[in-house]
Amino acid sequence: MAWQGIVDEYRSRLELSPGAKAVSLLEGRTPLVPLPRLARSLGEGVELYAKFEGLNPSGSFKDRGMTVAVTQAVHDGAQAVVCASTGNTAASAAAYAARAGIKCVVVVPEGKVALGKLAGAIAYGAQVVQIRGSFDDALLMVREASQRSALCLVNSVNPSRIEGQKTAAFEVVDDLGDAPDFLCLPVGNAGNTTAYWKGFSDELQTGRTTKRPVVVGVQAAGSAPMVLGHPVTDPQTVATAIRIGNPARWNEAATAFRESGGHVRAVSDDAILAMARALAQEEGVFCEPSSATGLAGFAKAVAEGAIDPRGKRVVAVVTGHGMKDPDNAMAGRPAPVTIDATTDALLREVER
Ligand code: AN7
Repeated sequence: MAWQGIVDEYRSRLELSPGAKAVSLLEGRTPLVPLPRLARSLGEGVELYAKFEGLNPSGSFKDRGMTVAVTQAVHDGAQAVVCASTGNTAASAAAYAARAGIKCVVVVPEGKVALGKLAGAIAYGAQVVQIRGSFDDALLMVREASQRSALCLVNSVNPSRIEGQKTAAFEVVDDLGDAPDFLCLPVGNAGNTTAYWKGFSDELQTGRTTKRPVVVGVQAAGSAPMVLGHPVTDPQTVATAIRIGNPARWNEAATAFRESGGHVRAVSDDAILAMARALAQEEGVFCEPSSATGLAGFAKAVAEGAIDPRGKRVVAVVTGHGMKDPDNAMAGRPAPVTIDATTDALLREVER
């Protein structure tokens, strides 16, 4: 049977009101792409995979959670949803609200959202509100707004988001036949870490796996509250998706790192950009900077001797597509040349 999307494929394993009619764009079932070249650079016998979540309908993993959140919201009678966002949540909420035929309001930090995400939110018809402030300010605003109005909050503080996002762990287990030894992923608001841990914990409980992975969470050095152990009031990083100073799911993610025997670490913007480039140029996987952060941090941990991945299976969650952030993809790269429209000119250029 054709793929039904997250809600109908996994309904029996999700907390969702019985009978809620799925609002879906047939998200999920993303590929677990082997990364053989990068695996070799990590050590002998490493099996490395990217869970390429950029291939979801709006271009990020947020769609897994949003299909469940909007399905539940519509079932509960909501006529409008609201979220704060660094960009991907906004685009995803806008897409699913459009699908449901309800209103969507997104609140974003002015000037700090990648072009393709803003374009998505606008294209899907959301009301886009920019603030003179950070994501963390926006989240406080929409939490309060949802209490003072009929707007339904669809940030990952909404439990339906975690339910949907945990299904990525189910798919990893489907593909590998067990949980991997290591999972590395970027950490912003820490919802996705919470969701993967829930998913792998569910799998262990149902007996589909023999273990849970060691979870390595990675933040950008200029935006690393969980590494520092306190909120950051003015987070800064090229990885704008994870430019978050006070993660809403801090405690749950901290539990995941602790219980799994993993940890949370920081990595520089330069290392993030270098890994994004390596993924694109050595493996053909084009992701936004935030999405390369998990693997960048994991590689750093290996280089420092903090992790020995030899002979192990490693899954890196690649959270969003590179086409969302064309400015960062092209920054610091030579501009394409322009030549006369002749074959001679072309061959001269190729040999240059
Ligand atoms: C590509 O869109 O928070 O730790 O408002 O877009 O679950 O927050 C995005 C987060 C990683 C971090 N990678 O995930 C938003 C937002 C990408 C992201 C994260 C985000 P969480």
